[in-house]
Amino acid sequence: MKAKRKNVIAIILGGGQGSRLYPLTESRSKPAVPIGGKYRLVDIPISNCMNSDIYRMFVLTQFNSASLNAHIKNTYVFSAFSQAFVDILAAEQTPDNPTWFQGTADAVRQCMPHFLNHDFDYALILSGDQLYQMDLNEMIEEHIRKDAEISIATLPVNAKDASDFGILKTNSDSFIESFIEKPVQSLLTDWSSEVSDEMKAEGKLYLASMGIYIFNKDLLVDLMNDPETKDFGKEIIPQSVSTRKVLSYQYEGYWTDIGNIDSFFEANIGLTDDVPKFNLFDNDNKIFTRPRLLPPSKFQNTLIDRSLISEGCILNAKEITKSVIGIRSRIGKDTVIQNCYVMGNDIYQSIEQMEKDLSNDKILMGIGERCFIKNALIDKNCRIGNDVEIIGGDQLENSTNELYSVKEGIVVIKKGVTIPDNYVI
Ligand code: ADQ
Ligand code: ADP
Repeated sequence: MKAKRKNVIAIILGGGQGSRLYPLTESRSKPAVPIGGKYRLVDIPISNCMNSDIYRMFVLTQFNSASLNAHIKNTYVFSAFSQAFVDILAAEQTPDNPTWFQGTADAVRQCMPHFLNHDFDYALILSGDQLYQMDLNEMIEEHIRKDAEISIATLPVNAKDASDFGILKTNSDSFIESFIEKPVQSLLTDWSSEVSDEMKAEGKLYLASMGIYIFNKDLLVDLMNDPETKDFGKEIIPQSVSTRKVLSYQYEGYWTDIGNIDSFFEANIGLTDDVPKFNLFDNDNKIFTRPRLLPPSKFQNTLIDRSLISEGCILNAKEITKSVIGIRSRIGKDTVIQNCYVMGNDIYQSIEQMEKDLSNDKILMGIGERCFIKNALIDKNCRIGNDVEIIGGDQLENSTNELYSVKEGIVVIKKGVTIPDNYVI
């Protein structure tokens, strides 16, 4: 085993108000949003750190939900003899209060006293809403080898995507000479870079910031002294490229932003691909999560095609195609599920509870019988009745009500709601 890296702390930006992931963030903070049937968003950056021998991590979040706390506390338990930890640092006030994090740099600034309680030479700043597997150690090695003051992980993107990112240009030694945050399309012509032939063939001519940064400690302390700078992408990085040695660490593997419902849904359904771009089946790069000791999943008369089925499910459905089924899911007979992410349940109902619910005409936890559900994301602990039809797609306009939201054609059933028998969306 490699020696543990002692001079780096990781700061995971757990999310602003999480409005782009609404309604999944209605009752939980963004890092706690369940992904891939059994994980939570925060497991991705934490696993990347642990697979890179970085074991001191802070998760910065706007509010501290019970589920985030429980998840971190029950999952990342390290030996009392190690220095490893995952600490959650939450903004302590409300959106109306000025101490609510005003941006990514402001979040880091407000938490600086906590970081300075620890010994470190480099701060690795990561986003909490990205799906990728990257050896962060290599990036740190490169940062040290090139004697950089700041390093930014970068990735070639095409013109269509370039406006969503910070775009940069480097000199021949990979140091960044100019940076523009989210340029409008008309400005792009001046911003193309020399990229590999493979990237060129895909039209990926623009070098984008992945929002993954390494800062030398003294510089970070210095930069954080200016309370006027609130954001890394909008202020700190563009201001630093002309005055500091800012290195571009180019990466060409799979990386995707999962900060909105559309991309979050795509990333989850993408896990069911023949060879998924994000590999959960990797001996060396494990994705860590809470070990729950659930029973194996049980099926009856179910045709399952291209799907991920998590532990502890009771599935009597007729068909499950291209879907991710989360822990403790229960799906009734003759139900068809296509292109869905069903997050599952926090608990099982006992036989007595089910009998009681049925005698009170209450719908049981899980998905009922003879339903047809397509292009939907079903949050945890929902009670979906019998003969329900939910068909997401372009025919639906963006909207939101008490039971569900529609975003870019994807129907998102809110956590814990009851959808009555025969309901049609
Ligand atoms: P964005 O992702 O648009 O661009 P931002 O919204 O600032 O930038 O989010 C960066 C990360 O910080 C996300 O994980 C987000 O959830 C989190 N975050 C945002 N506000 C926060 C707050 N107040 N407190 C805690 N966490 C917060 C950035 C860069 C671009 C780069 C893209 C790559 O600015 O230059 O191209 O990331 O995705
Ligand atoms: P999430 O953010 O995923 O919706 P929650 O905070 O609501 O998470 O719940 C996660 C934890 O709470 C789980 O550990 C689960 O066991 C527990 N939990 C949730 N609902 C119940 C319940 N009705 N009874 C017992 N435990 C529950």
